[in-house]
Order: sequence, then C-alpha cells, then structure tokens
Amino acid sequence: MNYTTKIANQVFHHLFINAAGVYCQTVEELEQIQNAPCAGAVITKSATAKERSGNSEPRYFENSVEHNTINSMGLPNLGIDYYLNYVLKHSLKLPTLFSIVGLSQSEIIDNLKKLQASGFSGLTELNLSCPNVSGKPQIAYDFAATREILDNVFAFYSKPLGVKLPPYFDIAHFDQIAAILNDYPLAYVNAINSVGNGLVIDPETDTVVIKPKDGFGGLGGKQIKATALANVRALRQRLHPQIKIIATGGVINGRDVYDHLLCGADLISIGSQLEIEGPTVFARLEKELEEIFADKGITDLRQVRGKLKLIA
Ligand code: RRO
Repeated sequence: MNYTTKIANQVFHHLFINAAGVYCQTVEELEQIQNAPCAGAVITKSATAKERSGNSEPRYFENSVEHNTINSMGLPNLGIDYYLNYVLKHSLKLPTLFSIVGLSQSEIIDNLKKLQASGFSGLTELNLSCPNVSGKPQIAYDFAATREILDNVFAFYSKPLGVKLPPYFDIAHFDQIAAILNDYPLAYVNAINSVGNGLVIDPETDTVVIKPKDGFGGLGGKQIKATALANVRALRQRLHPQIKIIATGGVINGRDVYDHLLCGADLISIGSQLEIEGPTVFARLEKELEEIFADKGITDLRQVRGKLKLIA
C-alpha cells in the first residue's frame, strides 16, 4: 500500500507516530521511534520553557491485559532548548513534530517565538489539552481562551501549526470548537488527548493506582476508542478540508487503525499501546492493516479515508 500522506510541508511514508508524551522525553527514546520499522514521524514530549520533573510517582498505571492506561505525569520534560537541540542537531530520518505547551499564555507565546526564530522546519503541535497540572484547566475546554491564544499565536507564527485537542462529548461543543479552529490557518488538529480526570481503583487494596491529584488522571487505551473515533469523525465533518487530522486514541490493533481512517484520519498516533508494547507496535499495526486491506480488496487509501457508512 502507498501510505504517502502530506501535512503542510511534510511528507509521511507510514501512517504512525508516537503520541506526544510516549517514547519522546529523551534523545534515546526519540531515536527508538526514528529507528522503529513503519514509524511515519516522531513527535517530541510537550515542552515547557524550563525543564520540569513533573508530578510525584506513581504517576502512570497500565493494565496491559485490557490495554488501558491512566497517567498524571504532570508534564515532565527537559525544556524547549533540549528538544530544539535534538531537532536541529541530529540527522532526522523522519518528519518531526515539535510539541509545545505552557503553564500560562505568555509561556506558550515565548516558546513559539523561540521556535519561530529557530531553524526548525517540521510541524509544530500546540498542546491545548494537558489534563494533569493541578490548578490548570485544559485550555481547549475554554472556548474564549482558545480563541484568544490562537489570535495571539497567528499574529506572529508562520510555521505549520497544529493543535492537540481534548475529547469533546457534546455535539454543541464539536460545533463550537470547529467554528473557532476554522478561523485560523491550522495545518492540522490532533484528536484526542487522554480522557481527563478518570479514576482507577486497585481492587486488592481499595487504593487509587496513581498518586498525583488523589488518583485522578488522563485515561488512554482501549477504553477511549469510541470517544476518539467520535471526535475524529465529528471534526472531519466540520473542519475545512485543508485542516488535516491526526487521530489519537484507542488504537490497539489494525482494525482500530482502519476505523480511524474510516472516520477521516490522515495519520494515526499511538500512545498507551506504544508504552505497553514498545516501538515494534507500528510494524504490527501496519501488517494487521494490510491484512484487512487484502481481505477487502482495498488498494488505495482513498477507498477508506472518510468512507464511514451510515444506516439508511
Ligand atoms: O504530562 C502529562 O501529564 C500529560 C500531558 Br502534557 C498530556 O498532554 N496528556 C497526558 O495524558 N499527560
């Protein structure tokens, strides 16, 4: 299958990317994605202006049998300069996405000014949806704040930019966020971040499984697939066609990839299952997807992308 996909100035030869946060905090992890068979691109951990150690541990829990995770990492990262050095100084085989975050609007703007002034030529992903910093609500649930930030960003930022969105659960919210996003020259949206503020309990000990925020954390994995598909589908139906979609959420096997394609995904990012399985996950997913294509006689991605069928 020819998987060639374009977003802005970047050409991807495979569909898969690590989800920001997973296998991308250090150069060693980023290199594992660069070298993984069937990886289409690599994204760096959402970077703040300064290095952060993040929340206290345990801050990540996985149920590898049920393919579900919960995390409250709290933005541990080595700071924007570390990732800038990585993207500028290493010879990168794959298209690179640079994830930016900030604990205030001014930190976001300062980080993007630094990227703007740099030689970075990949895609920038502005994370508007981190659920795990105490006292900092997810920006993209505040529609006025989202518009204000995008106004201020696009006043100076001229490199291709996407936004990472939280899941929405109401048709009115799909309408409202899409109307805002359509007002800007976004290269893409990435939907969805983890489902914020879930709670997982260990039945042996009656205890929460992660320490920060008294156990509340972002859910990932199989349990969020239906929500992720709905967000990809709803956004594809509402966004201008030039705004591409990176789908994230609930991808465990080839059928999950296929379903995201049906909903309109251009590329697919893998979070929980990448953490559970490691970077060989991309090749397994591509092989399983190819088996589905062979069974169905599909020879071109255009036969699948956005081709979800409805009941008449
Ligand atoms: O670091 C985190 O706690 C984190 C981030 Br920034 C994010 O965007 N999504 C997530 O599930 N965890």
